[in-house]
Amino acid sequence: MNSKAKILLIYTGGTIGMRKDFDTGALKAFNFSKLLQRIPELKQLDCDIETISFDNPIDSSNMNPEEWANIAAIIESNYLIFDGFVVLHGSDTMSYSASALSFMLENLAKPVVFTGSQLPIGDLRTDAKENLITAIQIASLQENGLPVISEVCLYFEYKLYRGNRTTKINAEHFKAFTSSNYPALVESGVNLKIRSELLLPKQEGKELLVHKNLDNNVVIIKMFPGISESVLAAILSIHHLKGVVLETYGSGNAPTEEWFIGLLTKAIDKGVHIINVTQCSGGSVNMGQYETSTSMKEIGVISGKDITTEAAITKLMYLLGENIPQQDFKMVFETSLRGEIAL
Ligand code: ASN
Repeated sequence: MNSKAKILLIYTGGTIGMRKDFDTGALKAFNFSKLLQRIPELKQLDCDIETISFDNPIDSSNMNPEEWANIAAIIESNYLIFDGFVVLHGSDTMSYSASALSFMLENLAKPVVFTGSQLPIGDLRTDAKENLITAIQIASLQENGLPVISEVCLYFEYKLYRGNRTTKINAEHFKAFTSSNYPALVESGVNLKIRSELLLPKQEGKELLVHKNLDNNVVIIKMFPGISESVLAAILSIHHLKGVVLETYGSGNAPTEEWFIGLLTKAIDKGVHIINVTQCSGGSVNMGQYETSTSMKEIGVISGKDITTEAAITKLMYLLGENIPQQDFKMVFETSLRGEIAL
């Protein structure tokens, strides 16, 4: 007989655990112990749940690499004790955090499921209960004594996605996230429909490696018609800048003007890594398909292929923190490390 799965619930903050500040009318995070009192349903789940909370829960707009390292450290120190982890997190930056954690936790063999809600758990119409309960159920799934899911995921509004494939797309709808370039891993209806063929392969016999050293000397530049030479030059000359996620048009296209390619070339020659991602919500960069991307390919711009901006910026911070040799950086970035880009 299988023993009950042990799940660690990690509360970082977010709307799920907020309530109105009566002085200002704004939503603020509140003490986690009260959160659990509001969900007696958790006792009915067929798993053992323990909880741990950030000392000062945050709105996820205050998330940063230091807080990611805190989440990673909690998972690391509890890794052998628990079968799965559910991270309660604000939805605003949840896709960045799920992406970051996917890179920080190498050889992950257990589920780490991010979830949260659009309405506080105490609200009559809250989406928090379904999200939380199903996220815990999914994290508890076991087969032959092993977790069914062994990657960093995001559960919201009846769907479990690979975390580093997601983007927040709506500030109001309960369906707040999408994963345009990779299908949902699990759909929750009357039953949980698990798409096993989409899951990352199991990491058996490998030790969990936790990487907490992220380098934030990076920037995201979104192209727009009319971007000026002086603006781009100023950004690319930032002291200590090591990496740029360049959000280009369509399949990775940008102006062919000499000053533009000239500035990128100068930055690359200085050792700055430039990643080409599309500002479209779906599809892939394909440098060389149009004349408007050929020069970027020639000067050594890195292809982000079908990666999201959230995964690109966190992968960049992670790889910079790992001190990958300059000559290998492009090849490593263009390789799928945690299922974040097409093979
Ligand atoms: N501002 C909130 C946060 O990201 C939004 C939410 O959780 N729905 O913390």
